[in-house]
Amino acid sequence: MGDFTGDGLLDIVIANAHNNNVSVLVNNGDGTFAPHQEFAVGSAPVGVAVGDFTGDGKLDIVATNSNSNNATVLLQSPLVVQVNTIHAAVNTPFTGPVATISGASSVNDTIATINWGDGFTSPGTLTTNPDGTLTVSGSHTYMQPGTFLLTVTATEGANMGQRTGQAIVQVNTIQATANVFENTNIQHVFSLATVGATQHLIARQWNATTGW
Ligand SMILES: [Ca+2]
Ligand SMILES: [Ca+2]
Repeated sequence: MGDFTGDGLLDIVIANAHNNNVSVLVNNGDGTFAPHQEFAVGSAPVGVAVGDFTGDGKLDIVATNSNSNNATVLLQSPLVVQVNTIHAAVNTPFTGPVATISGASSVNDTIATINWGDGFTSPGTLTTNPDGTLTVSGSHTYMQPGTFLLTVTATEGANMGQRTGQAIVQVNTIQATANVFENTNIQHVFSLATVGATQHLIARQWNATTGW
């Protein structure tokens, strides 16, 4: 037995000598266990032991194989945080994915924190991808341009590991373009006729728009 999922609940591991594999049954916490998952080992495993062989806080398994006279070590996938390259403009809200977490046992037991690198930290929103990885999304508005170190920290269940990923964020000043055009609908706002002269002063209205 051992807590393979880091939720504080003991799970079960069994050696299946006739099937050349071991089964892991994850504790649901209500007296039941999730459907067993099989992992292939050597020939005729007769014993299993658990321990964290990699020092990442996640329990691993070793099985002794009687027919093949050897042992098989099964390592849990390590927790990995891969931070995306994101682009942000100053004073403009950024919302979207910032990182991908792999090796997390469950979205329910995983927490992500986003340090935006400008003194602000916010919790990340986690969604599960079809391949089992988790996407970390967040929202933030940078108040000044510059280069910032974006840090995403993922934490699994209380007994599990914590990993951090970092990426540089370049926050640019918004490039504004100004277009000035003559409002052709109101060309003649007023005209001043000088008595005795042939010239007319014509004032026109000009409008300006700014594109961000
Ligand atoms: Ca567990
Ligand atoms: Ca481990």
